[in-house]
Amino acid sequence: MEHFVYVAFGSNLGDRKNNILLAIDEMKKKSMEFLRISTMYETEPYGLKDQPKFINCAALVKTSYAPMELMDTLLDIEKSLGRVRTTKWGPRVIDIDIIFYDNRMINFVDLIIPHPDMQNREFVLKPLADIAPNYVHPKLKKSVVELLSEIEGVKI
Ligand code: PH2
Ligand code: MG
Ligand code: MG
Repeated sequence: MEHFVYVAFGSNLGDRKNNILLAIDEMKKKSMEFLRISTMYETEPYGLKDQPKFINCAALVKTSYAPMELMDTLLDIEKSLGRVRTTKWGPRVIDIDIIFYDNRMINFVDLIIPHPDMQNREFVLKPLADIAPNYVHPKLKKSVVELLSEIEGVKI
């Protein structure tokens, strides 16, 4: 079965853009097909503010992986690119998060989809608005552009 998945990339250590490109290459090797890729944005750190700026982007991927398999595969790719987990929300070589998986809502202990904080994150919504402005959040029932417009300080 084919599934359509929106993923978000982030990097704030090393060659940030290249780290994201390398992650995309690794995902392609694992037979994920990229249908759309957003612009890369430089963003201020969210949450833990005392760390380098990020590069963020989003993509639409076609895959046959089930949600948990997909998450495990993405975590393996993060590790293979040198990610070491230290502090929560701390600096990282690469982060690959599943934002939406088809239209599904998934609540496993270690995997929640849609990403539970995406509606508060301009660095996720802005790239996503490039490639999926009208995608409707299955739980919040609002489109990506609507969610983006609701974040304080963001005007569309
Ligand atoms: N990721 C985080 C925490 N803060 N800030 C920005 N700008 N971009 C990120 O990707 C990011 C963050 C945890 O996943
Ligand atoms: Mg993340
Ligand atoms: Mg992550």
